[in-house]
Amino acid sequence: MTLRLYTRWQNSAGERVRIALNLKAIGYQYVAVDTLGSAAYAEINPQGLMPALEADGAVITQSSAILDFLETTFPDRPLLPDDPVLRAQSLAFGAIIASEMHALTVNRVRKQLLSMAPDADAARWVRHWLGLGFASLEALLQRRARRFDYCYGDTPGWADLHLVPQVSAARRLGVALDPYRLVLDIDARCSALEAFAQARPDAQPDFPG
Ligand SMILES: N[C@@H](CCC(=O)N[C@@H](CS)C(=O)NCC(=O)O)C(=O)O
Repeated sequence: MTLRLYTRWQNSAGERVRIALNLKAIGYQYVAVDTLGSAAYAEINPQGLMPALEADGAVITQSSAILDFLETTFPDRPLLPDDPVLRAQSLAFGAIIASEMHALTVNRVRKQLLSMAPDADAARWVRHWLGLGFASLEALLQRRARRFDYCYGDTPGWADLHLVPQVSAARRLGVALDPYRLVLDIDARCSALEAFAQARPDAQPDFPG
């Protein structure tokens, strides 16, 4: 299968997909969206958001749908545990990040907030939503039936590949992460792995540095 991932170096939803592709050892072509121009990219993804995955010509948008497609199409090296409870807990952990933390703090939301309320404290907005989110993630990790090396298993998977890009984004946005010890431990363990290191913004071909 020919896979083409439309992304850019700094694209935390795209980084989730890059990590998944690396964990599953699936080869893909990296397409830097900035080289296409917005009109050309809108032909691929009418939402204009990154990432999008083209699989043998079919386009899939939204990182959660892309991850589900990869998990179904390439079942080797699974991202989700077999155990139905751990599987559901992994999905819930990812949903907190994708649907609540990232969705409320992403650049276009901050810009819209400031365009509608120029005096708004966007940094406080970000701290509020990310703080609530990380506190929930830390509590969920504390309540696990067993202390795994990673979020929900002894190998990294669905929950971890959501966590690591969100931790980097929080650091970039100046959110204090010291209270979230389990989050930080798992982030450090994942970040030492090649699959995560190769997905980082500064390892991408269009990284400007
Ligand atoms: N829910 C989407 C979020 C995608 C998203 O917001 N991507 C951001 C970067 S992380 C983006 O494309 N921003 C470009 C823009 O807003 O123009 C997903 O999970 O794929």
